[in-house]
Amino acid sequence: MSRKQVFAVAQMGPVHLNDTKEATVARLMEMLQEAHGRGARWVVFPELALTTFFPRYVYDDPAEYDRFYEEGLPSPAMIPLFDLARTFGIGFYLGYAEKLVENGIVHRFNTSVLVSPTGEILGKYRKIHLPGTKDPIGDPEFEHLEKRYFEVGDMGFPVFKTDAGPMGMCICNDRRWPETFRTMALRGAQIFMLGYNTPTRNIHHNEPVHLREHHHRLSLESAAYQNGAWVMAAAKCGSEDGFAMIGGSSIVSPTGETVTRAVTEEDEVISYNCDLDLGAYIRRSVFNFAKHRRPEFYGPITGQVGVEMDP
Ligand code: CDV
Repeated sequence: MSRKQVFAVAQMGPVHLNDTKEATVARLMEMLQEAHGRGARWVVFPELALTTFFPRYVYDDPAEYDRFYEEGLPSPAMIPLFDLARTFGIGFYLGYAEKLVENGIVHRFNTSVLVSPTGEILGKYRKIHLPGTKDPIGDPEFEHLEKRYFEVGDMGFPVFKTDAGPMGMCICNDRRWPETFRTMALRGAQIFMLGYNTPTRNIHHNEPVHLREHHHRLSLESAAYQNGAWVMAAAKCGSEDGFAMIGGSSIVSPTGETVTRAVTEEDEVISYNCDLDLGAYIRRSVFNFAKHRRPEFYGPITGQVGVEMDP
C-alpha cells in the first residue's frame, strides 16, 4: 500500500521594492488557504519570500538594507503566517533574509526555515552556494550582490525528520550543485524543499533565455532521480520593478519526472498527491548508496575547489 500526502508549492509573482511585508505575507496566507483547500499537508514558499530580490541593488549603509531582514523566529512579520499554518495543520518551508547579533557582531544569511504541521520549528538552513559578487560590477541590469549581503551558510545541509519522511532544504543556486542533494541524501533525505529567485537573463554572460528554464528543470529532475527523492521547488518570479525572473515552480517525483508545474509568472499554487514510498525502489537498486558508491575515488569532491590536473 502506498503512503501518500499532498504537497503544495506556492509560487509568488513579483514583490516590488515598495511593497509592504504585511501585504506580501497576506499573499502567502491566501496561498496557504488555497493549499489547505486542496488538502495539502506541506507547502513550499520561495527564497527571500517577504521582500523583493534586494541583492540586485547596491546599498552601502546597513541602515538602507536592514529593512529587508528578519530578526527572531517567527519574526513579527511572519507571525500571522505561522499562526494560520498551525491552525490548518500545514507544515512549510519559507525563505527569508536573516539577521542576528552574536557577541556584538551582526550576521546576515540567506535562510530558510522548516516548520512542522503542528507548528514546531524543525530547523533552519543557511544558503551555502551564494552566487554573484560582493562588489558591484557596475551594470545595474546585471548586479547580483548576494556575497555582499550574506555570509556563506554555516549549518551544512541538515536533514529533519518529519511525518512525511526525512526532509532537506536548499536555496536557489544550491540546486545547480549535485553535491547539495547528494549530501542531503546521504543523511537520509527523501524530500528536498527549495525556493528560488532566478533572473531570466544570465548574470554574467549572454546565455540564451530559454536555457535559464532548461537548466532549472535539468537540475531538479536529475537531483530527484539520482537520489530517489521528491523535489518541491517554489519560484518568486515575473518582473520585479522591471527585473524579470523565471517561473517554472515544480514538483518532481523520485523517477525524475516533473509531475506538476506552474504555468504563470504570478501567485500560483500547484499541488500533487505524492507517493512518499515511490523513491524506495531507486534507493534499493541503481542508487543503493551502501552497495555501489565508491568514496575512495571521490576525494577531489571534498578535497579541492577548482580543477587540478596531474602535471
Ligand atoms: N538567487 C539565486 O541564487 N539565483 C541564481 C542566479 C543568480 C544564477 C540561480 O542559481 O538561480
